[in-house]
Amino acid sequence: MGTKQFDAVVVGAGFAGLYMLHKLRERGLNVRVIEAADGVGGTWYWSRYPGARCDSDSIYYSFTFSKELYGKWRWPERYSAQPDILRYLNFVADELDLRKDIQFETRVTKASFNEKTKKWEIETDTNEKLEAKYFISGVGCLSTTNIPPFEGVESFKGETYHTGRWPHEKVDFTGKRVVVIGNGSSGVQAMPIIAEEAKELTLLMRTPHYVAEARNHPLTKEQQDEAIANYDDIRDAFFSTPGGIKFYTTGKSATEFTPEEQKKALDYVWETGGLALGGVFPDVSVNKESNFVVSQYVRDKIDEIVEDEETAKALHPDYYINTKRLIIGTNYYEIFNRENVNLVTLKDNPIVRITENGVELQNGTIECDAIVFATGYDSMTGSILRMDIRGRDGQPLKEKWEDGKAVKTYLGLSVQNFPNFFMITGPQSPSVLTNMPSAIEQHVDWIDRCIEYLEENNIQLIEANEESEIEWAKHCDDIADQTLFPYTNSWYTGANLDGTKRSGFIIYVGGLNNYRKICDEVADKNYEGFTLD
Ligand code: N01
Repeated sequence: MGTKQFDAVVVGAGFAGLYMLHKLRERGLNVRVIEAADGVGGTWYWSRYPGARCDSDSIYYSFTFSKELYGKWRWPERYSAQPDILRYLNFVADELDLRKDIQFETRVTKASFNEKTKKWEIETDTNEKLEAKYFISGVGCLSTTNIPPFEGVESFKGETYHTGRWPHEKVDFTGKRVVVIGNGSSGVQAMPIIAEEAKELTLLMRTPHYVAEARNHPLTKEQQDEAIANYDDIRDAFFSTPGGIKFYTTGKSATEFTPEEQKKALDYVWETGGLALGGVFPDVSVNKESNFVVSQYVRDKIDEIVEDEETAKALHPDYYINTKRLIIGTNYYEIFNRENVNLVTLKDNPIVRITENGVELQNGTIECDAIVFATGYDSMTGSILRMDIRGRDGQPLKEKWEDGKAVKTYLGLSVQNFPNFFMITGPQSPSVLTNMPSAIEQHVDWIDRCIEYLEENNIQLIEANEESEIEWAKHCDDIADQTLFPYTNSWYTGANLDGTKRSGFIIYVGGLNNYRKICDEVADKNYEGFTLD
């Protein structure tokens, strides 16, 4: 089989890959998207667990690059359920006629930069070889699933599931004893639904987390029309806000309010629901006093909702709210009032192994018929490193990044020694701390503008300078150090898989609006910090 030639190869057909394909094709480039699944959707193709739903308001969790496209779609609910987001991305693929340039059921196994040809050579698990001037990752931040290496997993005789790789058919838990491991966004969404069906549900909880109420509801025809009429305002949020999305906020520190006023503001965001709880006082992530007010409010809510005092206490989170992703749930704390739901804390009773019949803990075994791993992802770097990317002199990215523990990038977009390789929402960019479509559009637009510049000026290669990477890592750390994020061990700071610390802060926490300015300035100065050749 001969090598197929393209101007650009893009990996992934989620929000990122679809928009990148559209932009570059409009520019006249010959593009191929490689996608492992048999359909578009990215994370929304795989994450089909019960209750899977986005926690950004649907009207923002959309592409806004085209007013016409935006006006053609109506979201049925405030927060979209996974099937609706998948339907939306299929609609986008059809509207823009994207499918013809996407190769499904194919995984990139290796991508190497060839010094002589100045091109990327891409290999796939279908034994194909592709060659392209530009190699672009749109693999997402949370797509390589993490099942912790518990001893004996294979010996379990019941069913096992991971929330991020849920079967396409409905899983029926009726009459079953189900163990759920993990209470992040996925576990919290899945458990209320599983609890309704299962005979018994036991959550094995390592760390209690803060969960705000979603308050999802159907969108009326008037609300849908209003969103479309407000397109300019929604688009503006992509550019002007730290998270690429607008929320209610008091605009002032909690310290400027009396306790009664604080409570009134908190009650308002609790009742209206969603991520606004994390920004009701804009300094929640930087000021310990403000943070305490919001954290304590959630602990008090848990005490109000959960009837058993001991269980309520066990559910109290004790880290600074916002320093791990704020979880948005529906009737999550309420499940602990059900007869068929048990909470087991792992802090003093860790998992020893998985056996034929269940999960063995230090203090005894919990027998079950099914285990749901809601244990998250090899986040931020896992999916990029899995592709075996090799830069100049065959240097593996895995080696340069020390297996994800010492990430080095410029702007989270580009890596020294890996010319013409771009990452959409890569590590050290704002990514998961924003509304993802906002971050994706900003990165894709930047990459597209960069490629336009290279093509128009007959430039073969663009490559980040080593000093730019050092300065960018320092900048990411300096900003994070001004916040409460570094106080908490999370997948933002630590390598979530084995608990060892990463060497720096993995996400740019300075806000998408500020980040956008920095990226635009770099481009305005003809790609300052890069070497062009
Ligand atoms: O994964 P997580 P997730 N033993 O990493 C536990 C996005 N998302 O899939 O906290 C026992 O958050 C782990 O415990 P601990 C969103 O960005 C969005 O839920 O590390 N437990 C934790 O409880 C989100 O942040 C949406 O102590 C173990 C859980 O597993 C991100 O995806 C929906 C363990 C993992 O939580 C990831 O969310 C879903 C072990 N060895 C996801 N290892 C929406 O838009 C891990 N855990 C709503």
